[in-house]
Amino acid sequence: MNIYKSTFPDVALSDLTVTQRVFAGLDPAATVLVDGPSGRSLTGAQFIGGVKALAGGLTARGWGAGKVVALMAPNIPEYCVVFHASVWAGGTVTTINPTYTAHEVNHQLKDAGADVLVTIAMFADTARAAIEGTGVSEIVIIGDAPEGMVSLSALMGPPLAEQASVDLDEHIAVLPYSSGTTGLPKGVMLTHRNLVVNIDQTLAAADLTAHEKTVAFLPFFHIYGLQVLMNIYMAAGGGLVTMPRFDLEMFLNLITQYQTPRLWIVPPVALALAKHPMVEGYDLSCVQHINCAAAPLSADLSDAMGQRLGTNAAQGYGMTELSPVSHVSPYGKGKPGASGIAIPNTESRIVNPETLADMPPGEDGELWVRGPQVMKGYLNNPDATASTIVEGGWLRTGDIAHFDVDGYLYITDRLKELIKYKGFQVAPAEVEAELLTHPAIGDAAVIGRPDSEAGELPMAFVVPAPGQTAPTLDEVQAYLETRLAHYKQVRVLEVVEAIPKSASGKILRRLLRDQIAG
Ligand code: 4UW
Repeated sequence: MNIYKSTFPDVALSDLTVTQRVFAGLDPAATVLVDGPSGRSLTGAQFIGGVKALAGGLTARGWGAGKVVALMAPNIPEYCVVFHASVWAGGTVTTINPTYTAHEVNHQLKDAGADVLVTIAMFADTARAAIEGTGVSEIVIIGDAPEGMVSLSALMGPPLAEQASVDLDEHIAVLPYSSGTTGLPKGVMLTHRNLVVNIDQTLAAADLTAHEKTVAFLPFFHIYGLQVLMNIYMAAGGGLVTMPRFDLEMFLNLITQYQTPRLWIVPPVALALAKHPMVEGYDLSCVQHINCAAAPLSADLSDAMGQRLGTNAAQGYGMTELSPVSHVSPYGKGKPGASGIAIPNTESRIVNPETLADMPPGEDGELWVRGPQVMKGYLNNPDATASTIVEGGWLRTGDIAHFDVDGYLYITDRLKELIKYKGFQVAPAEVEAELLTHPAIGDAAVIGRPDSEAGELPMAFVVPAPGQTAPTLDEVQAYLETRLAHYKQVRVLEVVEAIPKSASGKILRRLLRDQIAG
C-alpha cells in the first residue's frame, strides 16, 4: 500500500458539538454576520442569543431533540441562526437548495424524514406544494409569514441555555444530499465529530486570522458554503458578509467595502475575475489569496486570474462525503492546476480502480481518502455506503488524480457519473429518471458535455418510444422545468437509436463521452 500522509501534525479530536465549537471561537463583541445587500449585522453575542432563543422555541414546539429541520433559504444571517439553533436543540438539519422545484423538495423532505420546513416568503408556494404527503406539518418563514405559516420571530422563546445532549460520533448534525459516485442524490450523514474535526483540520492548514472577513456567496446549503464559510469563519473568530445570490457587481463592491484578504470561489467566478471588463474598475489589492474549488480550474485560467488581480490563485479539494475538506492550499501557497495538500489527520491513496492496486508515485488513479472527516454513511442506503467506504475506512472519491513530489494533488479526470454545472451537482441518474417519465421517450442517458463557462452542460441522448417521435430540446426543457431545478436542465439533446449498455444493463457513459469528444 502506498499511503500519502499529511505533513501537518495531527489535530486532537474535540468533545464539542459543531455549535459549541463555533461559539468557542466567536468574538462576542465583534460583527460576525453582515447581510451584504442591506448592511444589517449581528455581533457574536447577538448571534449566540438568537441561536439559544430559537433553540428554546424549537424545543417548545417539539422540533428539537431528535427532529429533522429542513432548511431551504438563500445566504442571509438568519440561515446561520436557524442552522445552529436546530443543532443546539439536538436536531438534524437537512439543507435544501432554494431553487429546487416542489417535486425535488418533496422528495428530499420524504427521504430525510423532515419534521418542519424553514424557508423565506419567496418560496412559500413551493414549500406549500412540497410538504404534501410528507411528515412536515408546518412551514416556518424567516420574516413575515403568509397565512397558515409560522413566522420565525414568533418562535423565539425563552432561551435553551445548554446544548442538548447528543452522541458526537452517532448523532447526525447535518444531512446534505449528494449522488456520490453513482445513482440518485443520497442523504450524507455527517456527525458532530465529522464537522468539528474538519473545522479544526482546515483551520490548522489555512491559517485564518481572527476578525478576517470574507464575502459568502457560495450557498450555505452546499457543504462548501456551510462548513468552509459559515462554520470555519465563525469558529476562527472571523466574519461573513452574506450574499443571497451571486452578482458580480455586488461581489466586487463588498470585497472593497470590507477589504477581504481571501476569497472562496468556484470556477465560473474565476472566469469572471479573469476576464470580465467590470473587474477593471475596482481596486482589489486587498485580496491576497483566492481559493477555488468544487470543479476543475485549469492552470491557464488560474494564472490569468492571479495575474490580473496580483494575487495567489489556489485551489482546494473537497467532497460532501468528506465534511467536505481533504486538501487545501495554505495561504499564499497555491500552485497552478493543483488542488492543495492534505490537511491534518488525512491520508490518501491513488488506486487503479479496476485492480485496486496502488499506482506508482506520480501516476493517475482513483483518489481514496481516509480520516476522521469521512462521513458516517448514506442515509438508509447501506449498499451505497459499503461501495463508497471500503475496507480499512477508505472513501472512494470517484475522482482520478495524482500527487507531485511536494504532495500537491492534481485532479485530472472523473470516474464517477457526476456532472458539475457551475460547481453544482447534477446526478445523471436523476435526470434520466425524469426523462423516462416522458411518454415519447423510450430510453435516455445523460452525460456532461465540456463547456468553457459552466464547466459541463447536462447533455441527454434519447431514444424515441416505439411509434413516437422524439421530443425536441425545447419540448424536453418545458417538460423538465416543473420537475428539476434550473441547473439540472438538459442543455443539449441528441436523438439516437439505442443507448450503449454493458451486458448487465449499465449505461456505457464513457462511450458516449468519447463519441462527443471525437
Ligand atoms: N478540482 C476538480 C477541484 C475539485 C473538484 C471538488 O458537491 P461536492 O460533493 O463537494 C464539493 C466540495 C468542494 C470543497 C469544499 C470545501 C473546500 O475547502 C474546498 O476547497 C476549497 C472544496 O464540491 O462535489 C465533490 C466533487 O467535486 C469535484 C470532484 O469531482 C469531487 O468529487 N471537485 N473540488 N479542486 N474537481
